[in-house]
Amino acid sequence: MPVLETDSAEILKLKGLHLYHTNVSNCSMRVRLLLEEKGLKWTSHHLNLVKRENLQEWYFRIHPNGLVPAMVDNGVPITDSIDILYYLEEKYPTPSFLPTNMTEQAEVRHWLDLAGQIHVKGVKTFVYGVSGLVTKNRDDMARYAEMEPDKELVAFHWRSLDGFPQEEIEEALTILESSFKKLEIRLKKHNYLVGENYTLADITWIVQYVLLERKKFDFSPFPYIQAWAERLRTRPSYKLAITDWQP
Ligand SMILES: N[C@@H](CCC(=O)N[C@@H](CS)C(=O)NCC(=O)O)C(=O)O
Repeated sequence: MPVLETDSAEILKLKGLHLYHTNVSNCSMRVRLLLEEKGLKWTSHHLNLVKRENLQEWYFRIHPNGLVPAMVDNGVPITDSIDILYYLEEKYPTPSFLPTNMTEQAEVRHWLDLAGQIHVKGVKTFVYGVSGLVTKNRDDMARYAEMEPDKELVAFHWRSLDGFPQEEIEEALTILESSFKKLEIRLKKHNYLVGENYTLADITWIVQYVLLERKKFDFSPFPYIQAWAERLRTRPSYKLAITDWQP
């Protein structure tokens, strides 16, 4: 779990839960959803990715890759949305969004792992490649390449400026369609992704739906996913974590 040691006095002095996030980022939305579901108090630090507010030296001391979200809990930075969900679940277990049954816990892990696996090649490539999102500019690329230790991420952002090859966009579509087929099969017979309750699995996947629907991914072949999304929209946390943050 990426819980980082830090010697930065500014980070160490932060009290309580601080979330560094972006309004429309799916990874940020899932952490906001869990914070609201648990009724935790948190301090917001909003970063506008298009204005490249994440590419500041101070932020790389909190998230070594300059990505959102990152959380600081009483001076301890935690990165990666999925790891933050598990961290919050462990540290603040009531109310819990993990089943008590081991088999169902493994199912939750499966859905969370799948979301992590498809993030760059599926979701991110679709969002940048098909909808033409750009969060870097050419003049900044040299500075960004120096700051960013993940060279695949640097190469990804070069492709977002130069245009993604067609094969990569098609691969993204295939990855997304095959993942959503798995959700559709499950949701045909159940109201939630695991067991009969709302869990971290629903929290993790609803935000993929929210982002991709906005970016015009075609969900018409997935009526059960659409019905599930409609149900989840009625939860108070959805308004607080998603609707209220929309631009
Ligand atoms: N695996 C990471 C992925 C984080 C990520 O890619 N965040 C995006 C927003 S959803 C971001 O910060 N993009 C800016 C960039 O790539 O520079 C997580 O789940 O937190």
